[in-house]
Amino acid sequence: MLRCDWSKEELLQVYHLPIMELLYKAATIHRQYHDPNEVQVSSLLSIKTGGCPEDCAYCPQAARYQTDVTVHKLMELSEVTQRAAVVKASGASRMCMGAAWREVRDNSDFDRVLEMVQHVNSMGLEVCCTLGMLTAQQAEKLAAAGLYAYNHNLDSSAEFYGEIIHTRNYEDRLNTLGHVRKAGISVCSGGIIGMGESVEDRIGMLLTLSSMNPHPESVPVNALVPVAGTPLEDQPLVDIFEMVRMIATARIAMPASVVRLSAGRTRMTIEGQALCFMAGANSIFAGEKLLTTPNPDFDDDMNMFKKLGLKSREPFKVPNRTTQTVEA
Ligand code: SAM
Ligand code: DTB
Ligand code: SF4
Repeated sequence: MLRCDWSKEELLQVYHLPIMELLYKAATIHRQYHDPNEVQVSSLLSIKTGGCPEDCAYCPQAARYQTDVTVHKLMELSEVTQRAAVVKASGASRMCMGAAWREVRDNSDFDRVLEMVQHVNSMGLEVCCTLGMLTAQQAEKLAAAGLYAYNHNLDSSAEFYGEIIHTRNYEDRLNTLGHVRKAGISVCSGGIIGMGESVEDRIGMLLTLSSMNPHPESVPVNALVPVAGTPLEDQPLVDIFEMVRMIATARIAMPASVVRLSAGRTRMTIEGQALCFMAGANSIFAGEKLLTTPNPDFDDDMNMFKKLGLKSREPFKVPNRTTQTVEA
């Protein structure tokens, strides 16, 4: 049963269950709603890199931190469609295009993004964008262009948010998510663990996400990738069992959503990732790069799938209001 009324105590109790109990519970719920051997594969492309005016403490693309990210203006349409063809051939179902913007502006760059969305959608891929804050009108334009999903993370609890980002607030995030939902675009929203937040903060984020009606269709769980030059550069490695607990709790709180084992996989073993899949993760980002940081090699991931008997999900398995299924 899908619930939007979880209490903090209930989710904390779930999070702290003995691991065997937690895995069993999450895996049981997982198979009631999903094929446990199927994993949705997304590919990330940074269409506009670095130079961002925001101050997100984890992010290598914030202009104010000295990182080794090279700033790049918005990509050309032809470059994006070339990349999309490679993504399509790889068997991924979704291409997610990210821009280091605080918010979308109504200018020629946005017009070009709309063209990118149209083209990539017509190639038979689910298109996702993550472009920062949106107005209701911008969300509608993206929907009309054929956008399948929009990623906009809450990152942590409302309380902890103020410690990692000062240039916008939680309410801004929730407003954009509301515009995305209203435009009929699939909602992708999750967060990061390993930033120094407490377990209560992690649960606070899951509470906010699971109180949305409907729940976000996808929930990315990122392990912080500490990048030199950012304020969080010295954060210790996230323990794999923390990741397992977070994924399992997300799975139990939002049974029908796709839970994405997102950033941080380069430092996880196959065994660790298998536990995450057991706990209810059913999506990954594949391809050797996330936005600016490394990700496992595509071939290594496909070998992992083979070893674990996992198969990739086809595009548009779940149709949404804005996109038409295109025959491959
Ligand atoms: N600028 C847009 C925004 O902030 O919504 C879109 C791009 S932003 C890079 C997308 C997401 O990437 C962030 O919300 C954050 O959750 C995640 N992210 C960024 N840097 C990360 C890092 N070092 N480790 C893990 N996740 C990270
Ligand atoms: C999400 O939750 N994780 C992805 C995607 N949504 C946009 C981004 C991870 C970025 C990791 C740091 C980097 O590569 O710049
Ligand atoms: Fe900018 Fe997004 Fe990075 Fe924050 S997370 S600094 S908004 S690119």
